[in-house]
Amino acid sequence: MSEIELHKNWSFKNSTDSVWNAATVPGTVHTDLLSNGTIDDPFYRLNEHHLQWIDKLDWEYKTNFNLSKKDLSKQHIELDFEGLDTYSSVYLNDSLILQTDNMFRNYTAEVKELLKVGDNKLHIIFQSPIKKGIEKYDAQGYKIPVSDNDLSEIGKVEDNKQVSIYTRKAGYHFGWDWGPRLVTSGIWRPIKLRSWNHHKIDDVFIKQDSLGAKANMSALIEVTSNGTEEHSTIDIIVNNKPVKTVDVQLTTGKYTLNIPFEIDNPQLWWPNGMGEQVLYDVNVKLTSGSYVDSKAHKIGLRTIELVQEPDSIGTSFYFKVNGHPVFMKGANYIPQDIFLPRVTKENYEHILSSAQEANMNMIRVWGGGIYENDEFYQLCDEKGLLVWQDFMFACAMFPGDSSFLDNVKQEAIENVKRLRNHTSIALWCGNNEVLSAWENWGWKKKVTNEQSKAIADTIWKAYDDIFHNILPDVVNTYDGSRAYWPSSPGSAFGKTESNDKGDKHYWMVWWGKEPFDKYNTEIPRFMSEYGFQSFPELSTVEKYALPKDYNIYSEVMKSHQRSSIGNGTIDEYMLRHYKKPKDFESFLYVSQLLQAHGIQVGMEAHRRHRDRCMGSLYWQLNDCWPVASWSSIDYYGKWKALQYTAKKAFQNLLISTENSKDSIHFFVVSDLLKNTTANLQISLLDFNGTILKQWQQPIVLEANTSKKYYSLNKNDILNEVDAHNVVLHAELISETDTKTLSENTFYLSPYKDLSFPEPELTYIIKEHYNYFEVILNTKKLAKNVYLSSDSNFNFSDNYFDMLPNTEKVVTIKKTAFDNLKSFKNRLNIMTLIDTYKD
Ligand code: BMA
Repeated sequence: MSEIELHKNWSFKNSTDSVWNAATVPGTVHTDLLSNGTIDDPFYRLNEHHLQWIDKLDWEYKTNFNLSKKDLSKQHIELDFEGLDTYSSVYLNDSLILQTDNMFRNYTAEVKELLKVGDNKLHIIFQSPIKKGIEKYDAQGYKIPVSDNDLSEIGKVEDNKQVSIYTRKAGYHFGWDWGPRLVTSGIWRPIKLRSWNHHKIDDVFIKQDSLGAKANMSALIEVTSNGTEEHSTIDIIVNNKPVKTVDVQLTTGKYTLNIPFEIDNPQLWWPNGMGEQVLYDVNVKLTSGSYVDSKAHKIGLRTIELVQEPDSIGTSFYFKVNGHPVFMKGANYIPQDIFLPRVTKENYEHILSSAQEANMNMIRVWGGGIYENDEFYQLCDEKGLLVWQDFMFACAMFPGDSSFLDNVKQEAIENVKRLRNHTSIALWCGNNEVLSAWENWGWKKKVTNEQSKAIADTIWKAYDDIFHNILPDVVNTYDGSRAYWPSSPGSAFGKTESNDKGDKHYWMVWWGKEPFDKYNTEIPRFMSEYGFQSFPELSTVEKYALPKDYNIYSEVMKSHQRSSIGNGTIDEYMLRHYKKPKDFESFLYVSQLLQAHGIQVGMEAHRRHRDRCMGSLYWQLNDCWPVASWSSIDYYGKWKALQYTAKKAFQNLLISTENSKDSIHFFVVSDLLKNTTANLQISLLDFNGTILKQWQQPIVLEANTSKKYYSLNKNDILNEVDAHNVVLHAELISETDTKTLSENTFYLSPYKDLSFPEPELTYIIKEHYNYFEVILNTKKLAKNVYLSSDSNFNFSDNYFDMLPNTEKVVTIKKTAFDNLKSFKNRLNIMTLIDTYKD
């Protein structure tokens, strides 16, 4: 088999134009217009609003490619389109070979007959997804509810028609409450020309049938063959060693072979933080005479179950991996750019390494984006990040006509088959918040009242068909090893949002303006979403706004804040916890502290209550453009305060407190699989460093448990002490080598009421071969030490508290042009108290 990628010589134009311009494939119309200088950066200031004409036009792409006689000598030649966005007609040498209507699908066409020696022409016409959407919308005859995330008003669509649901295309392209509205078209994934003789392996599924002293496996191999006289052989090769050879007689046609094999002495794959991520190279080779085709996958051996069993609370909802219940620590992931082909290998590596470093073990691929690239899942396999995989449906009801349903079914089959070999996939979930919207946000009632009961039934029937029939059938047939969960949040029975069973999205903090403290009592069985917004740091804001825009209520800043209640809500919560920051930059920084503080309350509460709740996935890990949002990492990869806080709150050993009326209770959460002994030491110190009181207790930390190990009476703590001037510092100290295993600090008054001293913070910088070291020393308490430089790299720690008379070493990678002097000049260090002063 040979394969060439057709990524060269592309040009594009809109259908009414006659001039062709250079295009990049894979790419999008918007990014091509940008690189040709036709439009300005869509993310800059208000540009997005002036670019809404692009999605109303049809666009054409064409290329020429040369083939030799030898190229054409193969028996079969096919074109493989890995991703076309979205309504396209594909012409090869002026013959129509394909029409597409789903960006999530992979399309192939057998093209040998149409190809010729010499020059060949490929021409793709993309119809406007908005025009197509309006046609379908108008033909529908009734109104299907869609959330306000479809920003048809910004899109300047006629009569504000929300047309997103008619097109199988990433929902967030039409806008979201953290994203721009930029509805792309284009060749977003590679096009390949593939040729072969005799036979071709179309797909290999490496299935783990059972795991014990041996791993019993099957290779399900889909083959297309021309039929051969002689015998063919299939070899299964594991880590370069043949483990099975089978003779087969290939006949003409497409079929599946099932070859069982074994792996001796299996080494298990573990989620991040629990052990190694051992991956076996499994290569399947099909040989007929001198003709060979092969496909390889990297496979981890592990068991995974979603345990839903009746218990004293209701019904459990947790994952068991290799027989152990695992608390899922993680975040929700959205696509990393509104223009998908711009996301590089390095971007994937950075975001997923950041998740791994922050001690996460689960990522939820949310249903308003895309089924991610293979690279994404490979990295998750390697880094021990389990994936909660939504199908791509979010916050809307959907059409239910047979062509839509067939399209969805095909999309599901292709994506389940593409992703099922990835060890990281833990769960298939039907949709994001569609069930909630229908049952709890009033959509069912609204449709019944405003249209009719019959229309409501029709809309529900489409839901039932997709999420209770088509998708679970596909998961069962093509995977069969992971659970299917119809909707997040929800249970299969239409009852949602309960704390006793299923997963929950808790948004009363933020949307309901409830205090962060509510996270301590609203504890579900699995928290798959909760979140709070913050602003990105100044160096990110500088990339989309001018100094004259530096006010969160300016047009430009408001346009980069898409939550209808965003700015007001941040303002309101900020004043509950912090003093009003003196200026714009201080405001950005405090907004991050606020977010980190709030979500820390949630992360710790969920973990302390692991007897009830077995997952904490905050909303959201990353951004798709520079914006104020719930993310913990901004569009440029900068860690916000929340990302550093998550790293601490998700450590395997966590000390956390719970307040009752009279006492503070000290819990230790251990995600370790073995008991450990340690000393718990709690110190009460004032901001100048005087230790006022100290308590100690040797404890045995129970494996995979959260337990209260110590309680202090509030009167005892505060007797003769000023609560505005003290901090409790709790440490777990190893019995063997007196190393600190974990630590945490607790303040006894709201931050805004604390009387911070001038910290008397000093630092020196040391230059190393490829990084700088900043050695900080403080005499008095330094709250939320924030280091900034205009580097693209992140500091090893940031936004941290330094106790009085302590030293802290922070590192940052060097860029190619850095030297000590330039770094010194760019480094800026501030603490919370600097946001108070004029
Ligand atoms: C959630 C998500 C998104 C949204 C977020 C913030 O529930 O599923 O739809 O962006 O809330 O509002």
